[in-house]
Amino acid sequence: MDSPLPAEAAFDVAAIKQSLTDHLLYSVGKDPLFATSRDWYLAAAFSLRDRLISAWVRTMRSYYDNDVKRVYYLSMEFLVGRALTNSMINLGLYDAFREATESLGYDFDELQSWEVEPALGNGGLGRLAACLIDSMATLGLPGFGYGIRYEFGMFTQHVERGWQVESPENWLRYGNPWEFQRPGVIYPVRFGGRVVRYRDGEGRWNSQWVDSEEVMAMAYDVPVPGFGGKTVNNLRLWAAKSTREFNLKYFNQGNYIESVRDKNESENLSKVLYPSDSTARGKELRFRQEYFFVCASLQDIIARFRKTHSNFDLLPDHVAIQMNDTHPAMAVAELMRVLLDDHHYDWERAWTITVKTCGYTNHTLLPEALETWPVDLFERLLPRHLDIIYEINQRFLNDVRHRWPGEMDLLRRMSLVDEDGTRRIRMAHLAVVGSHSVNGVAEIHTDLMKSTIFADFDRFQPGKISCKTNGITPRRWLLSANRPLAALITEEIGDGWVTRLEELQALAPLAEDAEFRERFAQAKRTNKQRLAQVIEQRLGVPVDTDSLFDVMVKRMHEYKRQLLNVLHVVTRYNRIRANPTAFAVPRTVIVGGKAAPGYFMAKLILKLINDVADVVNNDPLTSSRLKVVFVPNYNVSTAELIIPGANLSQQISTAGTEASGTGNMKLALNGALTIGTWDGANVEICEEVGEENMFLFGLTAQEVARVHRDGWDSAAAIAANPELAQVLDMIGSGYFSPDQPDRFRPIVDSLTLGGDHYLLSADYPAYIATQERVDQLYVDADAWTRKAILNVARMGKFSSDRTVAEYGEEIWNVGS
Ligand code: 26V
Repeated sequence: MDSPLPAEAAFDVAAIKQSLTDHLLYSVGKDPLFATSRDWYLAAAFSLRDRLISAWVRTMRSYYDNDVKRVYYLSMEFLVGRALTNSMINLGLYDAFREATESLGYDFDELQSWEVEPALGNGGLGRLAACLIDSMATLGLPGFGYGIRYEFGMFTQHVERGWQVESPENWLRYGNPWEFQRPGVIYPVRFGGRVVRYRDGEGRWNSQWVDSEEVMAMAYDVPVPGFGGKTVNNLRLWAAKSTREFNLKYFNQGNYIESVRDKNESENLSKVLYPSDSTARGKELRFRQEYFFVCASLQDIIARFRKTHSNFDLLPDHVAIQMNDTHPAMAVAELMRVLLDDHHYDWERAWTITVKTCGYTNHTLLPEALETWPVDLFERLLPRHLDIIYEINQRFLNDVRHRWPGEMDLLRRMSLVDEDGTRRIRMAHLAVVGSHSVNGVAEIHTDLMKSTIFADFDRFQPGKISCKTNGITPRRWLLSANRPLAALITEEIGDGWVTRLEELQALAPLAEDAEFRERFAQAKRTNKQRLAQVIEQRLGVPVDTDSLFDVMVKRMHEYKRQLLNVLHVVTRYNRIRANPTAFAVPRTVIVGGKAAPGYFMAKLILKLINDVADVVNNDPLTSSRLKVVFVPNYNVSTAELIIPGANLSQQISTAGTEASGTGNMKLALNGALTIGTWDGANVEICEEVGEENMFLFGLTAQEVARVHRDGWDSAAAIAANPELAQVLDMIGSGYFSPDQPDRFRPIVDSLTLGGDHYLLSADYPAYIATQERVDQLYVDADAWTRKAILNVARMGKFSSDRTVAEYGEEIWNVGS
């Protein structure tokens, strides 16, 4: 290629200032005299974008010139967070931009707060996708994200009279300076119709999918800058567009309104993100969304491959497709369809190519979150794919039968089709069979995958399932979110940790240095003050910045056990009231998280937290030593505010239920001590930081399994613990809900009559005892800070750079 590359925009303060005023005028169209700080935010975004583009173009050209193997990360969710500060930091322009905006008379922090964060994800899975693409760019790996450009992302959460109220988040309302619409990159996606079989010229049977309806997928590209600014990768998000501006049939009948309504209906496809990550109960629109983005992404991937190659046997040498959970699992059937029907490969060859190309990451073991789709939905919307899945299944089960003849029950368990009740396709089985690699996201999670949901598959193909422990990007979660601590660390050990997080080890000896401890504690105080200010502003609750900031932020889910946290709060409340003059370590319990709109229990627990807060915070006997705050609308931006200010990180899921957790990593990296169960990545954090520097408690996953097998008498456990019985009695009888005494009956009943599936009553005594140990340590500020420093120093493993390097070497076969 000999076309010239774009001129580099200058990186000095004067040039940036010029660029800001130029963009304000020419891109935003505002007279500086009347410009608002949002206008200046846009000007800053455009100015920064200019400085991203040349590296972006250079990156894409070098990939093309070197014919590199590309990694495609297919994910229904990318929870990337705000881009402005992150891009500045990654490009090394943060100080220059701050100076430029401030010399123009604008407060940079106010200006950046105008950016509406793209909430294109539910929680852990979407945020992991964002950390991984950041790390791919930082490592210089040719990694491309593919997802959906939802017009409405995750809902905004308000709290009204203690209840969650959802409202749509119209994040595109003021435009999105970070995306480039590509009207020319548009592909048809088909649904419905039927399959016809025919003989080709050589007498071979072929299938064609005909009479389908069409929706178009249009690309929007978002640059993903790596740290250092050399590599800028691409995140391509698909938006649904109707095939025609309006339906000519209706139009010719003079029915103009009908024709436009039709157009609307197909564009609904990418309208909204499904806000539930708890149940996978089939919704047709969700099914369509999954196929829509898989189909468009594969067309794009194949078109790029075919620019330089014609033989599909080479596809696995040039393309790795990673499926983030089963949501993109239709990629297996779609790639088969393309190879078989469009390119006339025979089955065996097509299958070899497909399996070598695809990899699957599992993120949950919870049965209700495992996706299955009714066969009749497939029949109606993707008939050809259903045929292909049946054929995959038949061949697969044949292989199993040859290996283990006569094991009928095994075949039933391993089948891609669940034949109990209405027949359904098991997407996880499709993903496992159609991939060369299957991975879990923490060691314990991977072991459980092998011993439970995929035990038969692990026995059939040992070695296919591996572990790639999750990680988080140190750029967003330390360098950017916690500037006081990041500055202190860099001052002591240099800035190599930003890309080699294991260098934090060098901090360990400083745990014994009194002066360093004081500066470390000062950074924490600064963050706590910032957080306290926001809590006061947003909630009107004054909090004591010397109190222990106890933080639990994550989606509201029964398995995560926010309720266990409440049980502790009420226990503490009772103890203070029973003994008002005894010393109690002051605590501020901070909770944040969204509940799926249809998840009754999660919403009721959220209401309970707020009702308990109302009583505790206003009781003169307790309010100076115990505060409870529920921070509404937990998202990436509030995480960046809350996490640096935490002293204690609550990670208390029932052992065996939390695949990994990544909030646990963010909090520990920011110097919080963890109180947690032997679950997910807590176990590996413990291996790194040492059990003496954490507060782990409760049943192990093995014990949980045994208790579930043998049965758990929760009523007896409650009766045996008078404190717990009292707490439940208060909750159940209206102590916190005098206006409606039976409001929380369902919560208490779930523990007493409902069998206490998540075993709160089993872990309660150990949890309370461990919370007492937390208090004892906090009294000794020096001892606490020592442990906090050791936590930070030993978190190196949990960089997503390490995670991506492992995927690169062991799954994708790409090196950095
Ligand atoms: C499931 C569903 C079900 C259908 C409706 C929409 C929807 C959306 C998302 C999900 C995925 C739930 C799985 C998930 O988010 N897992 C989390 O993944 C994190 C990253 O690996 C991990 O740290 C968390 O422990 C795990 O819960």
